[in-house]
Amino acid sequence: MKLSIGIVGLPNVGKSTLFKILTKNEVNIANYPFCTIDPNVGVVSVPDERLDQLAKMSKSAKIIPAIVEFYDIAGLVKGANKGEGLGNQFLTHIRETDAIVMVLRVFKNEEIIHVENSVDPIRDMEIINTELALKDLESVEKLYKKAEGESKIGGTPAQKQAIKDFEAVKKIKSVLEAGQNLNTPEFAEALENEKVAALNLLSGKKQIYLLNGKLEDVSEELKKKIAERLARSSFSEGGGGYVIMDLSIATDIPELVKKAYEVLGLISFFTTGEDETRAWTIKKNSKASQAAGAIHTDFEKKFIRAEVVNWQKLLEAHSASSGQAGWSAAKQKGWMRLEGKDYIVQDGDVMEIRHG
Ligand SMILES: Nc1nc2c(ncn2[C@@H]2O[C@H](COP(=O)(O)OP(=O)(O)OP(=O)(O)O)[C@@H](O)[C@H]2O)c(=O)[nH]1
Ligand SMILES: [Mg+2]
Repeated sequence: MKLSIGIVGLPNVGKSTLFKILTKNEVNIANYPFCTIDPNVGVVSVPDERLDQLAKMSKSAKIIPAIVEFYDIAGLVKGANKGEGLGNQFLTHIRETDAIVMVLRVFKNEEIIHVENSVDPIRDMEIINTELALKDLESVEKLYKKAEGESKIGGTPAQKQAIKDFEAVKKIKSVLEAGQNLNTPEFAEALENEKVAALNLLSGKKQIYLLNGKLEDVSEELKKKIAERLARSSFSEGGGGYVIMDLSIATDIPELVKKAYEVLGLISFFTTGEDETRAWTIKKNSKASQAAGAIHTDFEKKFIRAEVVNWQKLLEAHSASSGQAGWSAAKQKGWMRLEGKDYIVQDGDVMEIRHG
């Protein structure tokens, strides 16, 4: 499972700086708006302390971390949907992503130009969310006409479905026109409609707010606004949905990646051996057979059982035993469990899958 995230925000707020920290690749950064004119895609490995420890235990030849793909695109400005700035054509580059990181500038620095001439993250957040919704409205309007037409073709077996599709499109359109947040439980069903889902609407995606600056630059009001925006959304359990990072000095990305996993409801499990220690990304509440399917599609169908032990328990068993391999030490201690296909995999499980 490959996770992908699009970075959005006004020009000059630090998107490419973030991208550079993430990928440690040289990308085009300069102190002027619109310096990014091509989409930059970076593949980032997910930092995970657990992987290194397991690899050390197993004396693995390779470590294979989970990966996240980040897309850096040009900044959006107010009126982008009407062709202002570089327009919003770059938004199509992040249509396929799983989530959006919205970079908001909270840092104060007179030398760095702000396209709106003042530092006001609440205003900026509104501008970007509005532009995302307006971009979506463009695609929804096209579909609306088509779906309306199809729903009126009477007497065909397909009409029933066509009417349902039209209802879903209509609902989404009215929400976007009202400037409301699409990513809330009440619109989940309409968003899942096949025709609507195919549009990959931007404002239906999960959001993580990256507040670029220092802790003391972040006002309570901003936190409140973000909380309000995310409160009704289906991922509010993720807690907050924002991270504060001073991109001018940041070196560390685990917090952001952790937040992305949280917001997207993802967890990691591991496989470990002499060849490799590897992290696998799956949805929370996945069954053991589905986890096996993440490794190889065949394993899901041919799943027999899984040997499972928590990563910490495995290491503990290993260090308690003198030189014995962790896996057999964990077996001896009775910490390793045999689980069937319906077992719900937990974050940090180390698994060995038996399959036919
Ligand atoms: N002081 C300070 N400057 C920053 C920070 N983050 C970014 N900058 C500076 O702001 C300028 C713009 O940063 P970029 O990362 O290129 O901005 P961008 O959002 O990618 O801009 P566009 O590509 O034009 O949309 C650069 O000169 C950065 O060095 C920060 O946290 N503090
Ligand atoms: Mg940029």
